[in-house]
Amino acid sequence: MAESSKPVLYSYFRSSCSWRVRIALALKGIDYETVPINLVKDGGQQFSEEFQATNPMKQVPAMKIDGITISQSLAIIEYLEETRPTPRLLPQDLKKRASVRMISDLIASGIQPLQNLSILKQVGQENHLAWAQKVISSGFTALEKILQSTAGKYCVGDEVSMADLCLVPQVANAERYKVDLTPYPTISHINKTLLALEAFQVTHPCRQPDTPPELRA
Ligand SMILES: N[C@@H](CCC(=O)N[C@@H](CS)C(=O)NCC(=O)O)C(=O)O
Repeated sequence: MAESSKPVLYSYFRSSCSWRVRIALALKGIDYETVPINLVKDGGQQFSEEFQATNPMKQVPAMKIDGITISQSLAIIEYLEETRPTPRLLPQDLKKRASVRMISDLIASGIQPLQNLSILKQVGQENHLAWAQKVISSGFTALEKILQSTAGKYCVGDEVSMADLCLVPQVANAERYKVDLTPYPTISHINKTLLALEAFQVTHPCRQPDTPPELRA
């Protein structure tokens, strides 16, 4: 494992949860080192004993920072927010803050875990596309309704927040699993607006240290 005084992010280029954290790091201008954990190579490097010592959940992301190890993307983002508060990713207004957490949780607990790699393996190769489409569409139907009352330019008002860090990677997963996004105009519009921002571009899966050459853009 890498030793450095810089924060270390254990990440996989294609992992939507890792992407959330990469965006937070980019927005806050935090320099860090990436340790790639390939979730498919050699049966999955997340299962190695070495990585399990970092995250017993056998998932990315995990982060070593300030002498501690944190897993769970939202816990990492909240730690970054509390220790490096600028720019803010949780609004000052407590009602808006609750909306940000609601949307983040909707995606991080209500959608992504149901279409995670380990679940898709259980569902089986022949059913995995239909399954992923079903769970993402069901979550997006709820999210589209919620955003109609919380969104401004972004998910909650006009400031980029933790909710946006969850939205863009989840839309990328939806595209990967060929979900029809036509019924979700608010989600699609916010996603497009966010993808124009540098922090979302430099952290994109197609531009990571472990992105294979054929997927680079
Ligand atoms: N709740 C966790 C979920 C982490 C997670 O599901 N990570 C996926 C990649 S996005 C993973 O490592 N999957 C490995 C596997 O399923 O074997 C978080 O937000 O960090």
